[in-house]
Amino acid sequence: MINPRFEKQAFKKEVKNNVKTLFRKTIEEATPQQLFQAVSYAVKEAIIDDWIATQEQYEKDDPKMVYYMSMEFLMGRALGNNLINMTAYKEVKEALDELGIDLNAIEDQEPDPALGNGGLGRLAACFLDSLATLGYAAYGCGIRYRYGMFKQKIEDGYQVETPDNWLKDGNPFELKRPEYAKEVRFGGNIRVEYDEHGKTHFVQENYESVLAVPYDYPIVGYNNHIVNTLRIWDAEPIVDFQLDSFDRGDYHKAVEQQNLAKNIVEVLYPNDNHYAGKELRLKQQYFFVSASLQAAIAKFKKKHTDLHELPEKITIQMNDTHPTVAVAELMRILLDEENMEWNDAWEITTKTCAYTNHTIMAEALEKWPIDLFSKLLPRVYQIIQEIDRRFVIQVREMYPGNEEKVAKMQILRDGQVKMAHLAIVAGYSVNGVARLHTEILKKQELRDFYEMMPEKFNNKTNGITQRRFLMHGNPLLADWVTEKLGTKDWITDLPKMSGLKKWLDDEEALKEFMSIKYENKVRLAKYIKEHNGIEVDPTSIFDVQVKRLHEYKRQLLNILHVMYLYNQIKEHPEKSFYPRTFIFGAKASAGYIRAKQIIKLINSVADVVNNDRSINGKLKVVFIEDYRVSNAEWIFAAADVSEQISTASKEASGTGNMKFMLNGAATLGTMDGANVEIVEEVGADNAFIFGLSSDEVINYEQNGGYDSRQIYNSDPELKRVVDQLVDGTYAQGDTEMYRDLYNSLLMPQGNNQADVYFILKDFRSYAEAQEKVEAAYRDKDRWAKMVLLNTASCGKFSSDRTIQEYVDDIWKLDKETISEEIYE
Ligand code: B1H
Repeated sequence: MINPRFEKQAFKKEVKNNVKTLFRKTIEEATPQQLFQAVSYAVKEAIIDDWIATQEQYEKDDPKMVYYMSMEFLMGRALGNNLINMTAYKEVKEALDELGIDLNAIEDQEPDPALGNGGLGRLAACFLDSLATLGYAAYGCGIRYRYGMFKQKIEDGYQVETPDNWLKDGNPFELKRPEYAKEVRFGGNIRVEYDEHGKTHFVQENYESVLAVPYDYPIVGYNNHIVNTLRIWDAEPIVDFQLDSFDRGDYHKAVEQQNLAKNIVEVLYPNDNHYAGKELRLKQQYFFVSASLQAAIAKFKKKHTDLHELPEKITIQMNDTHPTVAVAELMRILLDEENMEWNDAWEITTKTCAYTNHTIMAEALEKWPIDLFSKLLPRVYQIIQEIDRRFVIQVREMYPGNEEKVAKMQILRDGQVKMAHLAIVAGYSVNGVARLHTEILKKQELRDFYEMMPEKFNNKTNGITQRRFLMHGNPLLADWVTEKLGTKDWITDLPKMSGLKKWLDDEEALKEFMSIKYENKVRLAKYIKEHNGIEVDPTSIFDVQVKRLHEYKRQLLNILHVMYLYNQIKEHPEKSFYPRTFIFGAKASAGYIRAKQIIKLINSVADVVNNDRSINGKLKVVFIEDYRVSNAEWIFAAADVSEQISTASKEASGTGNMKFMLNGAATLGTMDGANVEIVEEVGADNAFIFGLSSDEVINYEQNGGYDSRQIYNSDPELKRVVDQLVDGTYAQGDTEMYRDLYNSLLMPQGNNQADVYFILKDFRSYAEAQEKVEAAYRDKDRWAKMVLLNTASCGKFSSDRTIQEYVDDIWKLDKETISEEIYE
């Protein structure tokens, strides 16, 4: 049944009215941005009813809730997604058509809330979607960064970062909740007091503080009236900037608080898989964790008097170590504010907090210098000291005389606070994000912890939401799937996609499937033409690598291979070569010089190759500017080949790999992260696997690396490509521009190793796999079957499955439904 608010006449009236009251305009006079606002407010009206109903239902049922704590939520645009989940997309599109408004153009007015870097932040967003859709009570807790991920411009082939002022026109979907504001304190010193019963109290003095003010975003479940909340915190100064504070000599204090508040939420750190160690980052972490916990405890206490019951009603999932200070902050609240004893507080905390590890990259490990940490969070630090002291006793009990164990496992060691150790010691669950990743954690990175507390460790292979990445991103395919399956069940039950297998031998169906792919390639080609001015041929193979730029993800391997192909085409013009378009999209962290050189190299190769008329357009290279959630949806829909080529063992899971698969692309990848499970689902014949295994990589690493010179000297075609980095071919004669990249492949780096990501080692195997891709694509029939089989086999990779596993194994949440009476 359609929500009466989306009934055409009513909805049109509402939009007209909104344009009038918000902007004093008519539909005809309003700008596209104003129309976006007016439409969004009309949609919000409908959402709010369900939002209120959901909160009332939760109030009544008092279900256990998960607080998903994350520094990042890479939400993407809300309007289209909300319409889809309210099952009102088509009705609203038609209603707007009648007003002469194009919904797609309106959607395009919405800034992408880019409050995240890459996979980790997008996973959090997919999880919220699945939690609401499955009917679980959940809060996302994070920061309302004033500036999200920077916008990327490409100038002269180089990445240029510009600020993302995503809130400049206001955000129609957010709701400021000043009534839930909380104070968060930093610095100062701790005074010890004794009360009349001789009990010790710890009082923080001379601190600075800010007011954390929450903004709530609705998270709409699919077709179930459930609306959960993403609560992100803004910071405001506590003392108003009043004139009389000047008189009282508090002027400086007022200014300081103003600055502190402004700075804390100013900007998202644009590092993916990299720890920067900045004090401001730690402030951000404590800021949102403290505010979220205070709010959670206050909410709990509205219904319950006994805090021992806390673990039955709430669970806290820490998205990587970034919010791990939650462990100590919860202890602080229980000890200092609720006057509990240590053992009780510890028992509650360790039944409430759980930790997800997302990476084994050493440079991502958070280790805060103790002096920085203890100055900023003096009381929290004392608590961590006590946690550490007690943990060391345990280790010694279990491994008498083994001080090496203590050294390896201690939380406070080498002048650092090791956040992962804290998270594991205090968490009741520790999970990796794909089977291989979890095994590596158990056997290598976290081996000592696994041996001491094996019961905590578990795997939760990542997933993605098909509502955004098929229904919204690829409506043609979504409708086709529904038609072929004869049901929409797949929207909330992705394994149903396997029903498509019955069409694998149906020529007509395969043709339809491939013509949808073609339409999507035309759509992307148009986007590329508009944004890059490059003409690409939609009948060519669209070979795509979109993800953050990082050496371990090996965009360099990909572009070196393009250089190799270009040499081949030039040298053997007579050889047949299936036309290819290599599409890249990637942001590099602003300070990551080598990553930025790789972007420049990709663009330089694009320049040379795209402008060489002698190759008849057989090869095109495109770098899509400002890769983000909104254009990603189109890119996945248009891809033939999904490049998942990380050095085996380095990519914890990957989630882009799943989005490509869902949209009918074939994986070209290493046996890394979730690729392993993708291949398992689709079959090795329907993917292109190459390169070292993770065991081989780890083995080399443990034995001092490998000799890249040997490969360079024994493979003349590869040598030529590598030499082209420094012979000016792609640098207008400049031999120094890519010298560092050249050196990274051949010259000893730290630990006396060159090519630490095994690019030259894997090159031949990659090139061979690429040949197989080409051969497979030439056989239209075989290709169509293969990619349809990919779509049909993606059932496991829904975040609905992932969330259900978290619920069953870790969170133990109660399933909620909204009853009709709630609306009465
Ligand atoms: C992932 C990060 C990450 N893992 C530190 N780790 C950050 C680490 O700002 N920082 O300090 C930011 C991000 N991101 C990704 O998580 C993995 O690389 C992917 O393989 C995985 O799919 C994704 C979700 O689990």
